Amino acid sequence: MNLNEILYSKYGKDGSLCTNEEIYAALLCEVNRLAAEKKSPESKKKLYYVSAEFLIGKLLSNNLINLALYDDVKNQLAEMGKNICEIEEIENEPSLGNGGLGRLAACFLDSIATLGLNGDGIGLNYHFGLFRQVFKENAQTAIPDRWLNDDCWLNKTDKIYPVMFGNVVVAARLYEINVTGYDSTSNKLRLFDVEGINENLVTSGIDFDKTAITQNLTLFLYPDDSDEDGRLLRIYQQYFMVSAAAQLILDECTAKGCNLHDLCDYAVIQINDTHPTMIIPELIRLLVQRGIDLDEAIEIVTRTCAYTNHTILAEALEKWNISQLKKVVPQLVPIMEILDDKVRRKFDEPAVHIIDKDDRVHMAHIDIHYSSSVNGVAQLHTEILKNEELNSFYEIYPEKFNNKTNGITFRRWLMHSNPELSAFITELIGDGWKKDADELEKLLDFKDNKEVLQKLLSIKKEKKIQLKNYLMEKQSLEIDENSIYDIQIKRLHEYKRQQLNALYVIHKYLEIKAGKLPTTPITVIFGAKAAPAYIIAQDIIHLILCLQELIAADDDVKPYLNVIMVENYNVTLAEKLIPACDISEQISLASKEASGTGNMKFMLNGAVTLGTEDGANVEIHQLVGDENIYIFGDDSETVVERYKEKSYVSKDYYTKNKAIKEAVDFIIGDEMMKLGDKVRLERLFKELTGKDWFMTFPDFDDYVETREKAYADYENSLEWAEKMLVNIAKAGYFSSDRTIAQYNKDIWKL
Ligand code: 26V
Repeated sequence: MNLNEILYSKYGKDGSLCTNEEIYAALLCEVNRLAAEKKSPESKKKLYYVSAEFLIGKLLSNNLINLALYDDVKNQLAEMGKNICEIEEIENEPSLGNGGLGRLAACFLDSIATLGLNGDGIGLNYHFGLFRQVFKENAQTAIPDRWLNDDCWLNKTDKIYPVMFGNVVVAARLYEINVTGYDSTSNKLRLFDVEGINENLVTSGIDFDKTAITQNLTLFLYPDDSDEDGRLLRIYQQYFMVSAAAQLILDECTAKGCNLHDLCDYAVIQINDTHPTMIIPELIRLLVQRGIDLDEAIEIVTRTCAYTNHTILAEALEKWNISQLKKVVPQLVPIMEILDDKVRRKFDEPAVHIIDKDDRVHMAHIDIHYSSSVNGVAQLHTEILKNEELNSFYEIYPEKFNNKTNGITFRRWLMHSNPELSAFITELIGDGWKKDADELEKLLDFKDNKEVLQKLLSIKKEKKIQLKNYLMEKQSLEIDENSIYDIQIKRLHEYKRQQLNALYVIHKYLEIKAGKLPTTPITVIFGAKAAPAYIIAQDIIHLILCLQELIAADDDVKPYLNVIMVENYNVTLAEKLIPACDISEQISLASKEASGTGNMKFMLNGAVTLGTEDGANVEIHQLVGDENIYIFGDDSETVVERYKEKSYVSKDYYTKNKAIKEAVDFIIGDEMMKLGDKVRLERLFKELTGKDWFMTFPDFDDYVETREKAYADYENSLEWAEKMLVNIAKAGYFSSDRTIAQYNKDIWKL
């Protein structure tokens, strides 16, 4: 690529005279063209990965890397006196996801294309995304995150499908984003949008008219569903997505010669959690409409669909009332009733029925009965599904259940986010690891090599300084590069237990006040968005922000402990935070985190995990061994048992454990009350002492002790570097290339 030539022909001036915006726009145009020219994989059978979320992150650098143009463009820019990072800054991050589920889908698209598999993503084009988080008076506020502009990667197509809501028709227009594989073929992310979308419906903050469904369906991801209009809107959105998807899939298959009886030879549909579940009854409806007998249509769809479960949290397992479904998708209700009826004829056990006694439709139950594969996302998670949560289903369909431990793309999470470490790894073991991540194990040969270990430490330091500068520039946050960076970044949820981390911070604050000083200063970094209607999650953010303010103003404590919460945590921030991290906080209540994928990204970048035996932490532990991870807390069996017995009383721990009592009392103590909101702090105090549903207190002592052990070990830098090296070397297993190869071998068979 000759960038100067491109810029000259576009703007009539030399690159050095162009603005960053002009350069970005020209690069986008050129890279988009090159990506579109890439060959698409061809095969009779094609994968459709249907998901409400695709948290793809910025695409410029990712595409440049995958097209093998990154270094060239970077050098050409440097010759013009430009830094590629400044050009990257121009791009808006697409706001098309919420958390791990959406980011996983994005990593999968990268690996599917990289492995040369024929597979597209299908989802929705949310104009305002999830929401943009802004902190005001130590609390989260939400505003629209408008990411779309003229210079974005979305390509408009002329395909439009009608989506019927009873008698109301809404037109679904297809947009596409090219997905380039690393040194490979390219696929597409296909996003449907409402033709008559009206952005002006949004009034203040993220409020909008939830009933204007011909104009609002693709405004926001997960609009607030605390009222009935909001809940109905979720169903409208889901059906909009899957009806358009089903029509697209059938069109493409018939164009390839499929006679619909043989649909499963042409398509496999991976249903990403329950949001796309209605694609099952919708496909059945469309097949019947096209002349196929109902029973056969059900068979065909069952053979074509596969379902991934991403959570065991009851509140996240979607159930819609028949009455709601009748309002939104009346044409699907008779089909759902038939699907339920077929189940009831075979199985008496109410636990496996689709429609329960309160007339609620359990979406996951549709998926399990009428898909050919049901997978969990980490070993422990799949075992819990089989033996606990979905045990009744497992007894019926043992052959359907399988595990696919999550993975991450090393292109974005190492090559792009940490070019310094990538280059060093390549210097040591060659660049075979970029295509075969298992080759990272070769790094183990350098375990005792002091020079290598020193270099790892110096790269970490460099990334810490980069993060320090970035946070100062973007968010006016000050951190000390000579401190330990201890980071917890993930959606805010009580089961993930940011509150446990905050209690540790209070504990440490009190210790420092009492004169017990840490050897190396500690920087505790949080990043998290909380669902706007999730009150306790908002309260936890409030607590953290108040602690941040309190400590920053305390000259006794400030030199030793710093707490910051980054604003609007997203993929772009994750790319800066993860490479700089020393200690990766993965402290969910055992059994509750299905997998986690941040844990894998941190490990790959040489952070050491401080975590519970939960999700993929279990597999990280198995791979790196006891020496190279800090595990604490009750295991999942203990936790599951405690829930069954209903034996946990948080008050008992609060009254008996002095350290817990001191930390928890601090939440409503004078210092905090002066800074914070009385209602929020008292509500949080009450929640912890009266309920603590996610059992932070039983793990508290072990957490504190284990965290102290990690900090103490950090003092021996060479030994610490050895742990870093082992973590990097063992991270190969968590490449999403491995995960996708397994999906293809066991489920998709492309
Ligand atoms: C459910 C709901 C229901 C209420 C409306 C908003 C909403 C949004 C998302 C969900 C599904 C949550 C499932 C989820 O995100 N699971 C995460 O999936 C990751 C990828 O497999 C995994 O690493 C995380 O452990 C898991 O929490």
